[in-house]
Amino acid sequence: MNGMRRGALIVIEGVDRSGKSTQCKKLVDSLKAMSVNADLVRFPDRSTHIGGLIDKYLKQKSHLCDEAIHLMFTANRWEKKEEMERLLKQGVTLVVDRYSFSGIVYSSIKKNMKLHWCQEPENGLLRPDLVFLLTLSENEMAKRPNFGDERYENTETQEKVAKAFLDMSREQGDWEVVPADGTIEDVHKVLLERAVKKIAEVERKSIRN
Ligand code: NYM
Ligand code: MG
Repeated sequence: MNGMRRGALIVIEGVDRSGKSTQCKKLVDSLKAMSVNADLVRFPDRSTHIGGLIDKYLKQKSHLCDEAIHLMFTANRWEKKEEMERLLKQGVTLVVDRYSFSGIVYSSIKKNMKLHWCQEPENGLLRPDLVFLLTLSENEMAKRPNFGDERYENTETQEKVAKAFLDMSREQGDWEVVPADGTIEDVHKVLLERAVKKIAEVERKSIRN
């Protein structure tokens, strides 16, 4: 890396409407304002060919079996891997709106979809340096019922998703569970402080697979 500092790979996960996208944008903006080179990445990336198929599936305009759509979401991450690695090596910190953990959680809560089977194709993707899991209390979840019309956007699924994310957070290092009931600014402050620390901590370390 001849003296080059690499960027950090920071992922934000959580149920739908937990404020992930808002927090990702704010984090990138604040980092940039501090002269940290940063960029936003989001999954699914609906702009690619595979992303277009995912978009159709989510909008209920197509049917795919659970295994096939799972592998599409994963492929959508694989097709971005080289570009993400290049940016990290160039010193760009990537703030990622959903990643493998969404992939594993949203699929493995389905009937007959085994957790291990869902995890396997994610192996070998870039490993995040830090994962924020935004959590909502039941009370707050009930206050945010304005789901759209996409698949998975219903209370029953979201409750299962929330529980599966929490189970997953207990088994992983490098995860920060952040209660997201508070104001946008309060949550942002926590994320920014942790992110800045992590960026300094990993800048001389190699990128992980
Ligand atoms: N989703 C997202 C999955 O089912 N698997 C994945 O791998 C990813 C990245 O897509 N309800 C689901 C979760 C969301 C939906 O994401 C669309 P978003 O962030 O709402 O656009
Ligand atoms: Mg959504």
